[in-house]
Amino acid sequence: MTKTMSRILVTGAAGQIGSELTLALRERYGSQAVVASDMRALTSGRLQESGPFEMLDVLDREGIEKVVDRHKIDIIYHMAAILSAVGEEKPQSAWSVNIDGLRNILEIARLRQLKQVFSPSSIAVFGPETPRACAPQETVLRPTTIYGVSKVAGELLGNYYVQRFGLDVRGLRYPGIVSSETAPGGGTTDYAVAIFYGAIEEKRYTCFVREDTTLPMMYMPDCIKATIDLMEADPARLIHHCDFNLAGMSFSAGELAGQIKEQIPEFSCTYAPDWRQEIADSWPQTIDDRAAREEWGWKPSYDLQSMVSDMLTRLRERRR
Ligand code: AKB
Repeated sequence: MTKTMSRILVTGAAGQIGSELTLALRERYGSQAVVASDMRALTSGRLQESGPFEMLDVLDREGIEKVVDRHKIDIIYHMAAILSAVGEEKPQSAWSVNIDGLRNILEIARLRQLKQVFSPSSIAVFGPETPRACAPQETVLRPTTIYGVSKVAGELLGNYYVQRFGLDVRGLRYPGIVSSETAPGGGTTDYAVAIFYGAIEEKRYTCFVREDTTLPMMYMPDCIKATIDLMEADPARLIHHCDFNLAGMSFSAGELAGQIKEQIPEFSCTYAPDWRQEIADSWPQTIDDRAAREEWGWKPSYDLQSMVSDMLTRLRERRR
């Protein structure tokens, strides 16, 4: 891929990952080369001021076509999605946004022979029958959420476009993402972000999963790095395409609370598991990401301690 020549569209640019990814892509490829799009107006000043924005619904195929043609887009990072918890409240919308939306993007990319599409997947592709420790790259994929079902279908669809049409589609199975800029919206792993706001603002937090709930997680700088590294990876080295396992760290809700307490001794966390506990229990605790390491050199930089310390510093700075 020629770094300077590509014109990039990011869907879901107002979301948790989309917002930081757009800024990172603008930094790397130039602000005018990256078009942010979302069905909501942007709330972040930096995102608004740093480059072009288009209001776009991923279910509006004609609308996407117009934006792709007007901006001469050749790479799409398709970040718009409905996550696991909201998906259970609105299963029909989850299916249409996650699958019909992806199909629109893939078809537009195929017919216009775009260079690349990034289509994120998730640890939600796994289910209760997947080994909970070190979930393998190739394993049973029988998720019990509509989000997980749509992500399995999305991986398969992406891989189909690679094999059948030669379209360069790539994707990662994101773990829960912890970040300080934009709050996550409607995921099961959202407690791992909300706990920081509780700790800083009220010195307490009521967590909606059990203390011993352990899930794979990742800090946003690692998530952005993994996404861009995969998209820039030499295609000749890739055996997998849309379904890379990706690990950063794994910790229990109690371990996260304990790490925050080291820096905010007055902080107390209580646990009131709700219906999202069942979703969390259906996902593995740790992930085997050897394929990502071998095929494109993946290596995370943050562990629990360094992530907590960076999060608290950033959130405190923002409050000043
Ligand atoms: C969610 O909790 O739904 C997401 C995910 C793991 O994909 N954060």
